[in-house]
Amino acid sequence: MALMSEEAHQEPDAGAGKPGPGARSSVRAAVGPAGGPGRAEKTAGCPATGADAADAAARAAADTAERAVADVAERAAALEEFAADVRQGLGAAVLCLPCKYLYDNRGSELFDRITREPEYYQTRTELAILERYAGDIIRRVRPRELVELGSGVGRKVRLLLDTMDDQGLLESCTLFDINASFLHESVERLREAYPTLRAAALHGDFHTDLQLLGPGGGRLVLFLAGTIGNLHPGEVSTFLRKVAELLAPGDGFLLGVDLVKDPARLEAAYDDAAGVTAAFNKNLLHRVNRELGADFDVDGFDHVATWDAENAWVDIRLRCSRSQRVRIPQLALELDFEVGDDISTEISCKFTRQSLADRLAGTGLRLGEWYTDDDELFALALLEKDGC
Ligand code: SAH
Ligand code: AVI
Repeated sequence: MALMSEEAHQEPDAGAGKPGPGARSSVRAAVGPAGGPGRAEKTAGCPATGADAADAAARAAADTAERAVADVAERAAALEEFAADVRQGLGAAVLCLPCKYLYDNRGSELFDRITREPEYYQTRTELAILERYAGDIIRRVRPRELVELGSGVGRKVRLLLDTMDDQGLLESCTLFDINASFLHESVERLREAYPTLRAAALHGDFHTDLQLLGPGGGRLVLFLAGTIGNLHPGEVSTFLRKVAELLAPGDGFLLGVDLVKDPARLEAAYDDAAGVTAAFNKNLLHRVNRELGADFDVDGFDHVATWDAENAWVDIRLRCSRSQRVRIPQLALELDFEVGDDISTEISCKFTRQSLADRLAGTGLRLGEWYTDDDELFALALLEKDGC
């Protein structure tokens, strides 16, 4: 699954090159939401004749039809991939479902609500660190392009865009996420808020589609929220190596990591009193019901979040509390669940400065700056390409 909208991956000098502040608004006009540089330049420069207008309308209709066909094909492929992953996960000895499937529209909305729950200190702490250190980060990297992987609602990126603007560096920003509607909405909102910004959406899976971002140069890649902690240990090195390939010498990778702390505080963050995290977790079974026609009795599963000290992660599961036979017709599968049976849905790994440095070994990235809050709850690590 990988669908690029707008020109997320441009040749270095495509469009209007690297203009000074005065030229920026025309760059924006040339690559606005309506289409690529050529089309927008024509609209801006030459009034359309009747024939031109008819041609343009026909082209626009053909584009829309082509996009609709691509969307249908993409949705079908995504459903097929979901079915295959559910079959594999629920057919395994230890039942599991990949956490990327937590983020359908309902799940993404629930995650956004989690970030405002009092127990979930991560988002407000990371925002405070960003507010404090954005100036330093941007001064060090001097990026002309921001890329956020797993961008969600795209709120945090704005702090860095504002700082880039203050330092006369605001040029382009690409948001990358697996949830297409949140992605496109976030990019639209960025375009409204930053009319001179070249904003692009890249819909894909950061495990498999990162190469679509193309080569770096003047780039700062963001991976915030502690999402790195949701990757399994076996996936982390490969992911980091792929990120290193997106960077040119002098580029930066700003990585948000949640830090090891009091287990009670961690467990509360993943089991808030209002039950939003429980709803977020259970939505995964609702999704299997909705998209694959399964009949999970979702209320017969409990949300369980426990600190695993050995692995330094919060282990998140759904535990059967009412025995049930589940049919998944689209997979021709029937499963019997007994009370106490678990489905593993997510891990959220916590780090120390040292454990992160250890993880970086052999990935092509090295730890530069380390920014944290006064209580050392969360950290932003500014990583650089190794050997530069
Ligand atoms: N960066 C935002 C959102 C973090 S939530 C913030 O700081 O609040 C994690 C985000 O990663 C979600 O938006 C989710 O849709 C996205 N995501 C999860 N797995 C993904 C994958 N495999 N590929 C791309 N995006 C993914
Ligand atoms: C996106 N990610 C960093 C969240 C976390 O804290 O691990 C996902 C989450 N899962 C439950 N609550 C939040």
